[in-house]
Amino acid sequence: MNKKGKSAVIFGLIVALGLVAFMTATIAHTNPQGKQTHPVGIETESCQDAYAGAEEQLQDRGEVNLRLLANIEDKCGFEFDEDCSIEFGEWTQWFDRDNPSGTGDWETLNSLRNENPGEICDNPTQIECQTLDGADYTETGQAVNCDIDTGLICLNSENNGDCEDYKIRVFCEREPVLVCEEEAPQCIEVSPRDVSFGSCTDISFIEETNLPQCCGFDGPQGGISCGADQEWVVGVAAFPTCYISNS
Ligand SMILES: [Ca+2]
Ligand SMILES: [Ca+2]
Repeated sequence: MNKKGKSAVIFGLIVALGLVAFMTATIAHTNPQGKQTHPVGIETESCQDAYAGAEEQLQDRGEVNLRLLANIEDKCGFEFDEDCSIEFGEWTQWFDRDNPSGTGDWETLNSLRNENPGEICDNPTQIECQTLDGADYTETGQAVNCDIDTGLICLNSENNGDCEDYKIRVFCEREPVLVCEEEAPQCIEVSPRDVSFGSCTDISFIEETNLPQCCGFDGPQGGISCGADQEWVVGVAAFPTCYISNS
């Protein structure tokens, strides 16, 4: 090989090495720890993913970016609320229709659907199979079929004639809904006399004295009018608390 040829080979090698280094750097940049990241912004595909992304952002940065908030409204049809959680389905009850006395334990979805009309959706997305005392089927050491299409089958012939008694449940997805737990109103009781003395303006005083006026979500209760300029505030720990301003 002449000098020119050698140079060409060396040049080719340098270019190849450079490419490899560049690609490695690019991959590392996209996914530094091999961690799965939630897509942020308008690229997010489902309501569920968008909501999970927002919860992650809130935890990491203390706020959620506007594009993601808009995306949640668009995909979910409701707004993000850090005090609520998103539910996109539910587990059925546990089913145990069979005992392993015959050929084995047959907890098939077909039989369960026939015997419990309307209780098991057509396309469940997850299944759990356990023994009656709550051990996962994988912990029993038995040869058990547990899958989302069939349900569970344990054949005695495959398990020394001695299948355990199993139960199963499946997860059925539905349209995502926002579930917010409403705190029960904390009742703070104040007498008319205390109201006229202005105790309603001082929440800590009301809490300490526990006087006979009850403030609920619907307004003051117990026959006391708080007056025209009453105000409702959501107090500490999201308990609705009634007080009168400027009284
Ligand atoms: Ca049984
Ligand atoms: Ca069973």
